[in-house]
Amino acid sequence: MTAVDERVETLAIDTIRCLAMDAVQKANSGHPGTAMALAPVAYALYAETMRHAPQQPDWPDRDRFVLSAGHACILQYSALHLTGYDLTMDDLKAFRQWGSRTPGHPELGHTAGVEVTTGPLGQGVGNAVGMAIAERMLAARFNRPGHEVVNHRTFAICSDGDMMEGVSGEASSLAGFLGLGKLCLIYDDNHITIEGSTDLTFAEDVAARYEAYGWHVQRFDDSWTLDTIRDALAAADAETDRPSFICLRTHIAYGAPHAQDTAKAHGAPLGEEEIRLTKQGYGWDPDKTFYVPDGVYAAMDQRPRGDDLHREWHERVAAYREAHPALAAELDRRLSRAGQALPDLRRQPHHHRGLHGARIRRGRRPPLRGLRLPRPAPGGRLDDR
Ligand SMILES: Cc1ncc(C[n+]2csc(CCOP(=O)(O)OP(=O)(O)O)c2C)c(N)n1
Ligand SMILES: [Mg+2]
Repeated sequence: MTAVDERVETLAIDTIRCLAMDAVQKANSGHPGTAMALAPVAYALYAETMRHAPQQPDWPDRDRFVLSAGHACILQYSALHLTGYDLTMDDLKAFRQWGSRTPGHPELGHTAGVEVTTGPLGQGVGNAVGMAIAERMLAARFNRPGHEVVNHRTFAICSDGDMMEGVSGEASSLAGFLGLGKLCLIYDDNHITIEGSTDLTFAEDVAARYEAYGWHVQRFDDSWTLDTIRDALAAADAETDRPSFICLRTHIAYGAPHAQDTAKAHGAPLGEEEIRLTKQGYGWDPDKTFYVPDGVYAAMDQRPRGDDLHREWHERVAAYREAHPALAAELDRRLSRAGQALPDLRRQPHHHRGLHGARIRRGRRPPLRGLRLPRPAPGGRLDDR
């Protein structure tokens, strides 16, 4: 990786923040504050840490990213755009518009680089755990000494609302029990939810809970920098026996003079005047909107690196195919079925009579028993296109 100058890194992070403010303002709806606060995390993940390939978004062995706090999707869209995915500036300008590729929450199959549809809080954590389990299962089933064809990590960002939902706790408990060392969850500990301060309803020590689940936990107060995040992600990578939980104290709407640390920055545009003041605070020209300063695209473009990673993986698979042809054929078979929608259960032939048959005749959905389902290859979308 070529070293990026610190000035350009700061510009890149502020670009993500300004795109979030501008897109939400133009749409006149959306969630700017969380994206602004997490811009350094998105930069560290998308431009440095994750092994992904913008030009092959469905490459099976890519690292996975799940934005469990799906309301902050402008963060992901900006990162996808800046790192070279098929998502243009016009797509960002069409944020939350009917039929656009930038809907109000991430949607699988709608936007290149989005791995899973998120929005119901907590569920994305469950998806991330599922993806990490899938990776573990595929690696155990298919990797052979000297032939590592499955080896990727799963990253997820979650918010207070995610941590309040039971499903995230249940999934995280399982992840800790299984010791999913390639899973990394970053918690946006901003003390703010849709209604106001978390003090109103949620005062538990979330990081301690993750310690109790058996995770590797790192906590940071609000003095963290980009280097802190880099080090934390490196420590998470080095910890191979336990999933990692990075608890980051953040400030929603970071840098906005009147909106920072307020619940109103959660789900409403900041307003033209506040955006101007915030841009001035970043040292930006307040008259520029949807602006990407010189050097930022070049610093964040992951296409060359992604192409290399993708090619190396294909070389590894070619060697594997030679050494283990039967296993390779089975891996192909599984990957070719992945990502396909399950059939419409109501259209499946049923093999039941009597009580169940009576229910079917009344037009109710038949029971699952007896259905012929395709054998799933777990792990999100693994199809190689
Ligand atoms: C299961 C579920 N319940 C309720 C909501 C509605 N909702 C959207 S965001 C949010 C809470 C926002 O707080 P937080 O998760 O801390 O996000 P932040 O404001 O810090 O970005 C809620 C309750 C939801 N998306 N999913
Ligand atoms: Mg919050």
